[in-house]
Amino acid sequence: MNRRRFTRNLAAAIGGFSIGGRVRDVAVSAAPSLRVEGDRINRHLVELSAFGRNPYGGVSRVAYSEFDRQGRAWAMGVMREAGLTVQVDAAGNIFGRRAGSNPALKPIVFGSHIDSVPDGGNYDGDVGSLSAIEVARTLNRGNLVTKHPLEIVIFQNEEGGTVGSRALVGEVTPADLAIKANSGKTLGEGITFLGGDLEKLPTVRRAPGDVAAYVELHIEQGGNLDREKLDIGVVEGIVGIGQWEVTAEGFANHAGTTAMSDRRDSLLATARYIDMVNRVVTGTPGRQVGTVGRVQAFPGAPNVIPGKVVFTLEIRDLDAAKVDALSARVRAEGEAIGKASGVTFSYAPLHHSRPAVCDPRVMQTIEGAARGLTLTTRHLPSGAGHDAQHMARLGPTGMIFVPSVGGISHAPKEFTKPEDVVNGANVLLQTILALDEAAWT
Ligand code: HGY
Ligand code: MN
Ligand code: MN
Repeated sequence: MNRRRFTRNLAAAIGGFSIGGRVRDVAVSAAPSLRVEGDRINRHLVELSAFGRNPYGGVSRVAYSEFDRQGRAWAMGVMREAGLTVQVDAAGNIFGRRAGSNPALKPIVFGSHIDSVPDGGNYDGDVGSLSAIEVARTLNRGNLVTKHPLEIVIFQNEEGGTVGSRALVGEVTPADLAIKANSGKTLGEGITFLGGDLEKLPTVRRAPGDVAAYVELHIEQGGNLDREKLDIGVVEGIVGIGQWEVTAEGFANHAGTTAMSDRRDSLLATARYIDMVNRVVTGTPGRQVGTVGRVQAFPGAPNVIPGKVVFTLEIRDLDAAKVDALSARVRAEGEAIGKASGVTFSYAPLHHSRPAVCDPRVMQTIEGAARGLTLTTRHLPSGAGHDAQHMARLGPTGMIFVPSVGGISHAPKEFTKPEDVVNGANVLLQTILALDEAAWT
């Protein structure tokens, strides 16, 4: 579907109307000339990067690590300095609250995450989290009290499967709590480590309508904005993700004495499997992606035929049915590869999230805020997963993207120019102010 039609259909779905693909009657900010102090956000980005800094210029601040805990403690300090009332919820998410003038209204929630992938960069999640805090500070400076209460959130363990936001929609199961995160701790151990409370986990659940709006500022993590020299991306929707841990079982044996024809080499079968994933995913038109991102061979010795391999399979698309269909094809072809190689493949689910569409009213509010700042925009989908995709089930949700230089992310070379960070934070500020005025929030 082209972009115009996508927007028009969404507008029709919510009963709005559109002219030339644009929803009309968007609320405007009560303080359109208010601006964040951009230098502070960029300084804070540098300060946060000290927690888990790696030798390549990025960070390894994986969820539930000591660096994660230290970074969170630092961020909570910054939130308190911004006058926010800070609390860690039972799921380990950090919330900084700022009261509104109308207690009958539901909160406008905005923020992101500060955990990273192993050997990640300094911008993924951090830009949205630190800008959200700066927005609160800017409102203080402008002596502005919004009508809605504001909640600035730093979700826990976004990179390990958007765990904190999934808890808010009641989708962290007891089985999930036993899954091992990158830090080596299970999700259950990690939540306790961060100050959450497993017994009270169900109490963090919110119902649809409990959130007036959710907005997340984030780096694009792809190259569209950078390539097209545009300032701001207005996100249309966020991909769904299917993720499994796959175990290939063959037979470990002597690498010198076992003839090639007698082997049940699980690593060789896995190599064929990886190639097959690429073929299946690219074999049909569309923007779907498939990845084998981690492979561990056992026992892992040069002179032993690998008897067992544990690897991950991930498939993403904006259409959940496509993720299901592709994973079914991969499994079927995997079985054939296994049969031919004397190896079995078995699957344990790791992380699954549904795709989400952004709310056209929030999208239009973001677009209006960017235009008010004379910034250029385009609409685009998100190929990365975000906490926003769960929040979209609790209230109207939108995402603001700023350019990633070279489209690089989940790597130490991830970089967003300081001026783009500031642009994004100002769009966030003006979006929050406009949402506060909107008749529908
Ligand atoms: O994996 C993702 O897409 C996200 O950045 N956590
Ligand atoms: Mn992120
Ligand atoms: Mn990420």
